[in-house]
Amino acid sequence: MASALKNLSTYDDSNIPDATELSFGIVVADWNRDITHALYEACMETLLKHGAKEENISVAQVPGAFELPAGARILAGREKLDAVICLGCVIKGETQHDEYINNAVAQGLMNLSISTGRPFIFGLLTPNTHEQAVDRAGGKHGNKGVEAAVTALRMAALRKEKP
Ligand code: DLZ
Repeated sequence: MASALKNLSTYDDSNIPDATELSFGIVVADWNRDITHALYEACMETLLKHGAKEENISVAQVPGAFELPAGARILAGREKLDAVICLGCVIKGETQHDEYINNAVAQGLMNLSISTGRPFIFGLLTPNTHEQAVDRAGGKHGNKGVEAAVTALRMAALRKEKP
């Protein structure tokens, strides 16, 4: 029997649902902004490439990654959005701050996704070094902003699918 599943991947933005009728929020943390703003550019470009209209994309900046869930909640409370993408970068330092922040963001976004029934996308880089972050923000490992956008496009489209 032929598989009913399509060959889809977040690493590859072919075969992605059209976003003409979808609305998105993007929340960007300004800590490590050389990285997060590069994630944002790639994320926005991917949404537009797949048909999202600029007027249907709301953007908010928050100070640091810890503020991403609250920023996302504020944006989602102001407007009806089909998905909210959160972009940030927490670089490991000498203390455990990164673990507290990363876990809080993951938990916060998961709680929002489950409680609202809308996707809140975890576009947070959690590298050990600045170099690892650069590699993932347009460097040798691509740009995770694209993956975050593809995930949002797929999850937003899933909400609209007829059973
Ligand atoms: C305080 C802090 C530190 C040390 N490192 C980062 C980081 O690497 N990336 C990031 O996005 N934010 C960092 N922050 C700031 C926190 O996310 C938050 O903005 C502050 O603790 C205030 O709540």
